[in-house]
Amino acid sequence: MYPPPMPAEPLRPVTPEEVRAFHRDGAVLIKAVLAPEWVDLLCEGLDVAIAEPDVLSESLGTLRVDQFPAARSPALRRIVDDSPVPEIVGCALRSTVRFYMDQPFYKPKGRFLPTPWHQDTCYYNLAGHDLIRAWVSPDRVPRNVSLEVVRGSHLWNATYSPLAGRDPDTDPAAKAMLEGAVADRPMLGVESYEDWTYWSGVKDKSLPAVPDIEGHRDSYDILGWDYEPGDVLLFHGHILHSALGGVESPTPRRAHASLWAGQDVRYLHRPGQVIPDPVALYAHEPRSGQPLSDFPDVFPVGWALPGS
Ligand SMILES: O=C(O)CCC(=O)C(=O)O
Ligand SMILES: [Fe+2]
Repeated sequence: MYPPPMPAEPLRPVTPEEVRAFHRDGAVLIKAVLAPEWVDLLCEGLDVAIAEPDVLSESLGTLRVDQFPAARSPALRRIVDDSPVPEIVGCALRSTVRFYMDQPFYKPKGRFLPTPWHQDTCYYNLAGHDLIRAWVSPDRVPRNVSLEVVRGSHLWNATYSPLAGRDPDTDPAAKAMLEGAVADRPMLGVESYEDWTYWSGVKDKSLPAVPDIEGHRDSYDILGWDYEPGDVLLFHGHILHSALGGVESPTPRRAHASLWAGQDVRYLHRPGQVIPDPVALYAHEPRSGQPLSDFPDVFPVGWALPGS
């Protein structure tokens, strides 16, 4: 029988203490909630996504990031649509959640370079506080190579400049794009991701630079975890995060991160637009300020808060 039946429920409920930790710290590791069948499916989906880079695939040091893999992989689509992940994120956020987008993060075996400290906020055309990321891996990912966060930085009310993107100071076309987009131009006339090279992100230097956290680790309250397959690492959409490197790893590190939006999240066209919108959104010609619920076909409800 295909698809085989899979356990739709988490192996255990998210606890009130875990919910509190998420809201207080901005991140929490939910231990042992995904059944082995989901870990196997994640492995299958990630291996296909990793074997076939998409047109947006980018390598930052040893870290390869692609965009929207669930749009191409039925296995990853099932993780997003049918696995316990949406329920886990919705319970932690205490909100109905809509699926926004997903990404694979891949470091090949060998010497892992660090993932630099960054905040995801500036990369998405989104505004709002109810944003949560679920990071899952079919691999054991020990503390020294898994994600780290600055505890509480999801509440700093700051949006930092992207690390990626073209530099408007040295690239006149990028500068023109940035200036043209400042007037809240909702779209860039792009029909498909094939046009990515034409309009790929521009660094918005009006935003503050990410602080030098690595250079002053003792000054920050840094949280990290030993991750095991079956765990779900949740972190807030605005938190500062990174991963340590410098480790010789005999195995690759394969991860899938999905981004989920709760009630207060709205579309916000950012001048630099580092990551494109989901392609189906273009047909709607979204305007800044529209709630994501205006686009239910693009951002489906993944889990509804009971009674909402
Ligand atoms: O897996 C990593 O090293 C980075 C992941 C990340 O930045 C994210 O999920 O937003
Ligand atoms: Fe990130």
